[in-house]
Amino acid sequence: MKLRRYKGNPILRPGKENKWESGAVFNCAAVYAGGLIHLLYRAIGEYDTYISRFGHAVSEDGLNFKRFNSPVFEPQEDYEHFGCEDPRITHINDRFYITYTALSNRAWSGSGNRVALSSTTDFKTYKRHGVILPDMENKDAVLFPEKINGKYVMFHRIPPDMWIAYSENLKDWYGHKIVMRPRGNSWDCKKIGAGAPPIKTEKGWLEFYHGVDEKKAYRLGVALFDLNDPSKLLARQDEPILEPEEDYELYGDVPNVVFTCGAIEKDDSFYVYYGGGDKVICVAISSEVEKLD
Ligand code: BMA
Repeated sequence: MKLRRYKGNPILRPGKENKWESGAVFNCAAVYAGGLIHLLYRAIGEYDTYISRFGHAVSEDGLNFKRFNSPVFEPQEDYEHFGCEDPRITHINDRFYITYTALSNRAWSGSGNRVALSSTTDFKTYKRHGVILPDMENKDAVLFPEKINGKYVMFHRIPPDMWIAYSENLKDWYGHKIVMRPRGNSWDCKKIGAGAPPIKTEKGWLEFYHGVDEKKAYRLGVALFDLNDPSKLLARQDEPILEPEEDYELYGDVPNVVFTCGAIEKDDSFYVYYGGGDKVICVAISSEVEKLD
């Protein structure tokens, strides 16, 4: 699989008219529900604090998005004092669950990231469920969209590997186990992390993930996990599906970055939303679709 960039990229740039998103908008969650594609995106206003919050944007075609003037989710609790980052949305039983990276007071100490959970039904009001994983450095958590063998399932990332965990109530997680590791001498040799929440396909759970190399370049890859036992890796593509090539990926606030937190299935294609250079929001698509030209 190779992704093809939408020619209208970036689809969202920093919103100069709104201070809270005037610095950067990137790394967005995506969900397709009720005929609309919703993005929850990470937004930076002032660079002196570099605190992230989430904005909301909606679209009917997945390419042209309408955004709103106010952020919908901002740091409020101690555990997210320095920011709410990299949201991922999973739609379960009429509720949208959002896993995100909560940056505590220990931010930038090397162990300040925790995985937190919130949920919403309307993208306007949010319920906080708190920090949901053990008190150690962790991020890149994605919830599966359905229970498997009676349990909720999640991938998460204790550096440098991707892990799986199970839960009965979405709050207490157990059975932590490594499911995928970085590969030596490869574009994903340094660390890896889940990107979009897994998508169910006939062949298995499709996982779009990111990999980091020795030079800190971020690329996107794809892997397939067993439908009944998602701890079992079935296949992993050798080549990345997307790597920094365009100016908006090579140069940004952080150079050489494509980073996904969400993908949707539409018209027999996968639309993978990603941040370019930690600065703008883009989309790349899994198949040749003429109308995108
Ligand atoms: C990761 C995350 C992402 C970011 C990436 C590249 O560790 O913090 O939010 O896009 O680094 O800077």
